[in-house]
Amino acid sequence: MRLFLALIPPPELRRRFGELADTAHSHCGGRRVADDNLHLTLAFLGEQPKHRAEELADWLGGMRLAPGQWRLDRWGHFAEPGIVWIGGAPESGLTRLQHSLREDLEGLGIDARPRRFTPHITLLRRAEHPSGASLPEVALDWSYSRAALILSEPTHQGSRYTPLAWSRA
Ligand code: 2AM
Repeated sequence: MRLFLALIPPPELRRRFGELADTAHSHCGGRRVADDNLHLTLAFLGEQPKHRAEELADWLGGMRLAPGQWRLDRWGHFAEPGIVWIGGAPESGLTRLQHSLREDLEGLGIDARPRRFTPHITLLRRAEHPSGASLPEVALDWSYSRAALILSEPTHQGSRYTPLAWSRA
């Protein structure tokens, strides 16, 4: 089972991310991430056996995160896979959260990625012109308090994400 940990935006913020994805797509081309799939990856766990997924669901379900707020105010890209994203300054709470999740996962025997965290929301993949486009200014605030363990499955229409567990409210 292909698993990752993520923050899922509330519906109104997800709608705004979707609008930004449309704008970015008109400038940069590539494949736009579907609204339902917009997320912030905290840790990519890769392929894990079913019993591991159950263990991880119990672990996350018993956890309460320190809530935080993150200001999204910049566009970025990863040139090699043609990813276009929005993000912000690495907010200290978010960085601490990612770090402590990775440490816990290491204790569970999982070497989660990325090691160097650049918090971002991927809007486009395989963009034809990932850089150089003049994209509109962004200023959005994300109040987060829960993380999700997500199952990623390939379909003909792209990846399907299914939350398996949430941290406590
Ligand atoms: P990203 O889009 O936020 O960059 C689910 O597959 C998510 O895990 C993807 O959206 C991607 O995050 C991240 N991911 C996928 N493959 C990865 C890999 N090999 N290393 C690190 N992160 C990966």
